[in-house]
Amino acid sequence: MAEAEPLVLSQQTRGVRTLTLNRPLALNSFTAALHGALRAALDAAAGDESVRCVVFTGAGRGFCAGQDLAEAAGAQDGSNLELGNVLEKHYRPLIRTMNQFPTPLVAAVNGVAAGAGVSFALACDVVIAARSASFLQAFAKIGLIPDAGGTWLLPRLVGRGRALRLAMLAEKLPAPEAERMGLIWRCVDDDALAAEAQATAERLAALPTAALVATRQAMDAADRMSLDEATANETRVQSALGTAHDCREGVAAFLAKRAPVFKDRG
Ligand code: T3D
Repeated sequence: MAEAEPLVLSQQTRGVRTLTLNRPLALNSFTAALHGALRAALDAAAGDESVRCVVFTGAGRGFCAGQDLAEAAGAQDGSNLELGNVLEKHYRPLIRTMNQFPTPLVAAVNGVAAGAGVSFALACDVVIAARSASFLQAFAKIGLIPDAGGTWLLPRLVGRGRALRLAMLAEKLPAPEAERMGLIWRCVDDDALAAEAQATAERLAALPTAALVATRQAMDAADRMSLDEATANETRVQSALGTAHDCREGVAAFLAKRAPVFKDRG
């Protein structure tokens, strides 16, 4: 049955576009329709020069429960799920889009994140969670491996041992513990989450967007490089940034003892 409400709510305050997954009754789990709405919302945000940071959050008590298992099972009567197609069609493009997104991304995790919902949050540059939120690598419970970037993101964030423990035991990880182990940036009181995410996003929005995006890309790329290759890449990226508006503006503002006004995007 088609859902009447928009599946992604979009709202902008100053340079911050907030996208809210809006399937609260199913804990904002991903259907093909939700993927489509999110893709459209991301394309719109990427194409709008006034957007300098994007915040993702969920409507209701959950953040995102990963793949909608009813839809996945319904399509294939639950006996032979063709998961590869779903991943290729929806999740890989989503994670690639986020990884290449021209502005910083913030996850405001308002409640439980499970399965690909965790990967979706961790694909953001900064993850802030409500103290009552939790993170569940639900995959092992249904005979799957972490996907939507989970096998790449998890060990990089918390190390192999913790990543394997989280993925294999598939137990809910409370947000305060997620903060302690470095899975997320921080957790805050539930009623402070929206304001904290907005404030963080506004700080990011005022910074040199192109340099922030290049930082994400250089750090991710460095993971596959030797130290010498990484420093060569830094030289290449820095050479390009050094001739761009934002670097000239940053240096001029520093010397003139005034606040810089950045405008380059990634
Ligand atoms: O094609 C592919 O599948 C490939 C991609 C795979 C990527 C994946 O994400 S695989 C992992 C999928 N996600 C899960 O396995 C998580 C399933 N959900 C849960 O384990 C629990 O719901 C939670 C731990 C997240 C939350 O538990 P709780 O007790 O707070 O809530 P609940 O009662 O279980 O859920 C509330 C409602 O949301 C409920 O509906 P109802 O009974 O009130 O009508 C429940 O069925 C629905 N819901 C929650 N998660 C999903 C879901 N419906 C569909 N799909 C879900 N993933």
